[in-house]
Amino acid sequence: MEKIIVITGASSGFGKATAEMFAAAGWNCIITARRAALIEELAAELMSRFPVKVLPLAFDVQDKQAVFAQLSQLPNEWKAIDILVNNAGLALGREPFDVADMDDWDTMIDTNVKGLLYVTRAILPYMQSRQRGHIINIGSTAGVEVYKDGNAYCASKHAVAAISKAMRIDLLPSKIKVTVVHPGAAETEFSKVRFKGNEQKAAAVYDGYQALQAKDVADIIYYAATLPEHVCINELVVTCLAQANSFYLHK
Ligand code: NDP
Ligand code: 8X3
Repeated sequence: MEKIIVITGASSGFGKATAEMFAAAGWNCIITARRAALIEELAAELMSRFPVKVLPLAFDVQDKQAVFAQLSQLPNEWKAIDILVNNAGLALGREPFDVADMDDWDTMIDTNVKGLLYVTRAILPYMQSRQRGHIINIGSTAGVEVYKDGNAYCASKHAVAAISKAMRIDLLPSKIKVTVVHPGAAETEFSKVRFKGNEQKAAAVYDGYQALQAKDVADIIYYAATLPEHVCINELVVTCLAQANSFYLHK
């Protein structure tokens, strides 16, 4: 039977690698991000390489109306959604609490927390009508421990951890699995975004050790998604060999 996965934040990093992995395994994919050209290119590429359908949908997860406009009236062939990967997210800045940019705080909370809530509510009715589904939220080691100058980003990822627990409880009667994956440092566009295009500062984050790569996280998402029906990984923390947690990174 054909399977369908929805992946937010698929224009780059974990989301893109996850789309590549699931498409290669024969899954039809709904891929979303703001950069329309990138997800349209990825959709065309995946459909040319694999016998799957890929639907690119460009919207900002912060925009509640856009989320529901794009996701709540999906064509019939896309409604039997098996998996939602809530991956779209970002960090902006790494400054002490008293000087951090408050607009950055708003963007992180609106994207990482409210965006995840909106997308999930838009997708849930498809899963509830079938009494099955799996929601995989991308948290972070920043959602497990709070580190210096991480303030609002850490708070947003702690919220993802809490929301995942809440969803798991409330969605038990709907037979929907909820998994939260907490990766440590991974080499994607993440640090370029966090340091607002400062390539040197971004590259320095990954100097001197072998960080996680996007495919490593995609492999874990695929593993969690393909376990037997009665088995659910609730929470999973993954770091590279050089990292113990948010505080200890051996370079
Ligand atoms: P990338 O920057 O490579 O990818 C982030 C993705 O999120 C992009 O596709 C981006 O697409 C999308 N996105 C960001 N903001 C929005 C928005 N407002 N609306 C829609 N899509 C959005 O980073 P990663 O792949 O590393 O990050 C993916 C997730 O993993 C994030 O939630 C991040 O917090 C988390 N994470 C990352 C870690 C790391 O070290 N890399 C470690 C732990 C967690 P576009 O810009 O086109 O909208
Ligand atoms: C991304 C990893 O350590 O920058 O969530 O918070 S970290």
